[in-house]
Amino acid sequence: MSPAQTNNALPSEQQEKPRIVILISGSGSNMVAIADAVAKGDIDAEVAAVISNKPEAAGIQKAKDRDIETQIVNHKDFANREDFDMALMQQIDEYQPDLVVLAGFMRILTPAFVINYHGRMLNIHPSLLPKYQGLDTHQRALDAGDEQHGVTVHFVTEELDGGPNVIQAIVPIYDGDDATSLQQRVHTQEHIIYPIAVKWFVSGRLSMKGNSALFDNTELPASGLPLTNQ
Ligand code: NHR
Ligand code: GAR
Repeated sequence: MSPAQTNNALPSEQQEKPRIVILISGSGSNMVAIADAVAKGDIDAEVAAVISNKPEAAGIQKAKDRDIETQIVNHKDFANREDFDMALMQQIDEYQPDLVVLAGFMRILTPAFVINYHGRMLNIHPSLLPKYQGLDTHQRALDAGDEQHGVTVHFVTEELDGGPNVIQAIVPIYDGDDATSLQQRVHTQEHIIYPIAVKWFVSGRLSMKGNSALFDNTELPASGLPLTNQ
């Protein structure tokens, strides 16, 4: 009998679920969307921990309310990015995650950190990447007079917001929109596409190869899978 078979659990119960660690800096609404999809059984995985670089992040309480372990690694406690990233990495690795999810995590990560999670770290970015990498994306789309905006889930690589796209949701920009109204429209889509991408990853259908995302072993288009929505 193998060590895994020494208890009375059914074979299906002996399998450890894929473990997810979610990094946040703010309100954590994307974290909640993923945690709730896990709780409902839509995603067959375990949220092992939610970690924030900001002690005051509202998402920390939302995780506690859902009985998810939380940790704070405050970037202000460290002299430089490298030291912060090392401490964050150690904290994450205590949970032995299969997937690391950046959900409104607002610190740029060093190459040493990114390499450690190569092919198993996702980010959600509020623009139709490769457009508008970096910050302040909603205002930049408005200022450019764009007719469409949106949000992208992508694998994280050393290039900021430059890793391969997985899935994109497109929203219209209306006359009279401001950054707040546009952000709200985008946010609604974020909470739809991020759980989908996480589900694909933990079920083994999504992977990264070179600078491409593969879905069922087929290269996804450079934009990621498009989801056109209101
Ligand atoms: N790190 C790497 N290496 N690659 C990516 O693709 C990353 C990343 C770290 C974070 C999220 C990202 C986004 O989706 C992300 C993707 C923060 C900044 C930033 O400038 C930029 C991009 C993203 C997140 N942060 C400031 C900094 O100095 C701090 C801003 C703040 O604290 O409010 O790190 O947009
Ligand atoms: C989301 O809109 C996400 O796309 C964005 O921050 C918000 C976090 O919201 N991410 C970035 O801007 C990364 N630079 P949440 O904390 O409620 O999930």
